[in-house]
Amino acid sequence: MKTQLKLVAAGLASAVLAMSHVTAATPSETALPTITQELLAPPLLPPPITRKTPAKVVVNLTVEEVEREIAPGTRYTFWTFGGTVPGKMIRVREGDTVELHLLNLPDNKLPHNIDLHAVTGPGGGAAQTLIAPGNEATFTFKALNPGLYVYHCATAPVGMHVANGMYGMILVEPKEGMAPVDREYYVMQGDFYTNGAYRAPGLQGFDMQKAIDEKPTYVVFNGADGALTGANALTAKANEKVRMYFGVGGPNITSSFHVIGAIFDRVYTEGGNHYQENVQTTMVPAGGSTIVEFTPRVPGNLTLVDHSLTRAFNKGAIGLLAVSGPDRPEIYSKGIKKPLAGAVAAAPAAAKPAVAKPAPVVADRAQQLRGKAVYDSNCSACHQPDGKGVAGVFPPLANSDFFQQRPYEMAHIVLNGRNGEIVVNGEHYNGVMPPQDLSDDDIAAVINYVGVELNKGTPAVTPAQVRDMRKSRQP
Ligand code: HEC
Ligand SMILES: [Cu+2]
Repeated sequence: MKTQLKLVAAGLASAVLAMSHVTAATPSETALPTITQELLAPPLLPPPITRKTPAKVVVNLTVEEVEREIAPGTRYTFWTFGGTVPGKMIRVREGDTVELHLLNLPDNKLPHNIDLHAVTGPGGGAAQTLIAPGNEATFTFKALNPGLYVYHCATAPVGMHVANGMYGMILVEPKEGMAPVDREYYVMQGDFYTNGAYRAPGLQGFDMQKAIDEKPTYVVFNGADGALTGANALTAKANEKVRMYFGVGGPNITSSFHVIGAIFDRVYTEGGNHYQENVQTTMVPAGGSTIVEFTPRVPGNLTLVDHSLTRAFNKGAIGLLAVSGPDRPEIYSKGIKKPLAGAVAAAPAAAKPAVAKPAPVVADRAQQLRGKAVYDSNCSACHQPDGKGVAGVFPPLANSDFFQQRPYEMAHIVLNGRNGEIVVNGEHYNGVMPPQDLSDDDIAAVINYVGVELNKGTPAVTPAQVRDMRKSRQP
């Protein structure tokens, strides 16, 4: 701890030293036109650069320590560049001089700094910008190399500052500019380590041991489970050229970045100059980036994932790109399903006697939101985002007569799984639903969400009742 404080003190001293050099600009630099960088919240980013000559770009980046949701109903204290995770994207042109102002707000609790991978020079600006709360550091560098670069806080313990959300990207456009596209998006993956389990409710603290063991509780896009799903989904029209600036803040977990339902026409591997064509999945290291380009041709949801799939389906690394446009059956047909010749649907098993139905329960708005989030990430893959299921494979949860007849018992199914013959809305199913590894709160929330939103019913189960069901199933 003492050494750490000494390091901070030394860093502060060097920051003060560095600041005194700021005014020493060369004559040619003074002649440069000055532009103030526009900073937008991700997934947006500053527009393409149309300038053909260098400029001095002034970037005012504010470090903000903010408490907000990491998952529906779960809060976390993020440390951010510009109030967002990832930090606001910086966009300059090769040969520009960047005058970076880092402001550490007086209400913050810790010293912070910035190391930009686009900088040529030791530490990438870390020493020059190390400041305590209530200070501003200024530091100038020339963007010599084009590319897409990660920036991050480099204050000890560095892994912890990055794990709390302190990363973003700076795009240095090549002198000749970039080919125009129809849509650009800015997405970064990061791993988070909380004391509680995935989606445990309430305010969660940082778990250093989990971080050291590289066992993240969350792996998410843009700083939260659900940051790019539901109402926050990215959008595009069919036949639009989409370019995504994708990076991994880490601190630890690399990404097997994939978009389900799309093929990357071009991947600028590792954020560099050269591109590979026709790629399905691209590997992005922690502290690294990629630029992917693709053109959706048919309507529907494309799903962004880390193809290390339990991160996607059990830790949050899922995003959606909602594509609108006319159907194109010659590219993507609806398909036909029919039973094999000779296969006969077996008779439905008799419904088990109902569990004693308890008194009516109430579900508040927060529980419904939580239920929707649980549904989107745990149920929609099989029962479909709209709850209509897949005929003959996954039964519907929306307007399901089976569900409506005994909503309370459905919590048993989620808790324990189900298999064997089942008839829903007159259709036969004979599949396996695995038990869902969810908390009592999540199970109650998702059942009530399905009951209220997808079946126009009333809330049927409380977390305490789920807890009792769980107890009674254990010997
Ligand atoms: C891996 C795929 C899968 C996932 C994920 C899944 N289910 Fe199921 N679910 C099934 C299958 C298959 C059945 C039918 C089982 C059978 O044939 O007995 C089923 C049946 C059901 C039923 C009873 C039938 C009906 O349509 O009303 C309910 C209720 C249900 N699931 C709820 C959920 C909820 C809530 C979640 C999310 C927490 C979920 N399921 C996640 C596959 C899945
Ligand atoms: Cu920091």
